[in-house]
Amino acid sequence: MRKILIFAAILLSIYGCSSTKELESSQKNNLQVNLDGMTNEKIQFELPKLEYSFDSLEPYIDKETMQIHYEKHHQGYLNKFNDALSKVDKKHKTVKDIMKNISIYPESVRNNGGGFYNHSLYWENLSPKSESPENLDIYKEISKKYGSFDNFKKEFSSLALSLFGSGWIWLSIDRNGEIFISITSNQDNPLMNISKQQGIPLLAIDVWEHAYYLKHQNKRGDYISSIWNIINWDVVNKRYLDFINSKK
Ligand code: MN3
Repeated sequence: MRKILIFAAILLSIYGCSSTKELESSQKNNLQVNLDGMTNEKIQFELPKLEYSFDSLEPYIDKETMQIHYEKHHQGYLNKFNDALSKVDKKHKTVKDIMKNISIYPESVRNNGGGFYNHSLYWENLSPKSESPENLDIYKEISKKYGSFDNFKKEFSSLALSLFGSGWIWLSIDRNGEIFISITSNQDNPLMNISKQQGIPLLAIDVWEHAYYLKHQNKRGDYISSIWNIINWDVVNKRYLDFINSKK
């Protein structure tokens, strides 16, 4: 009986000792994790709130398309973007800075981060209450650059039709303050430092088939010509003025 007690005491002391060591080492590890956290911050982005209901862009974009596009596509890009970011040694804290330096990131960040950022711009520059842009600075700038506002729409539409496969069409402003229309493939955008024409996006239009197929089927031209009824020109103008004011 005494032998058993001694054996138990020895066991207890070994166990106690090793468990103290484990505790110390786990505290140390936690400390290291926390310290690493200072430079390798966990960044998680969130889905921006829609400022209008899914059915409010009808008849130009139908409710079902909106719901699937926002809840499935946009959410999907966001989830994969956050997942991709958790696997890289992050260097930038804002989505804009990530886009501007996209060449140092893996393709998963480029595709899903682009998808997250582009759709955020797209929802914001659409509106059920689209008003005439005629009194806005961006209207004057567009009319000056393209001869007339109608000409701008024509050029925008024909470039959208020329895009092969999936992508986006943009109105942007470059570093010299020159506005331009461009197309990007997949989920690339003009902010990315790998884009042929780089600038700050003013107007983003999704021309992936999932943006219009349920309503317009394969007729991308119909979708683009109807989109002018739901553009939030105040938002486009604000993006333009933010750039102009940042240069003053
Ligand atoms: Mn889309």
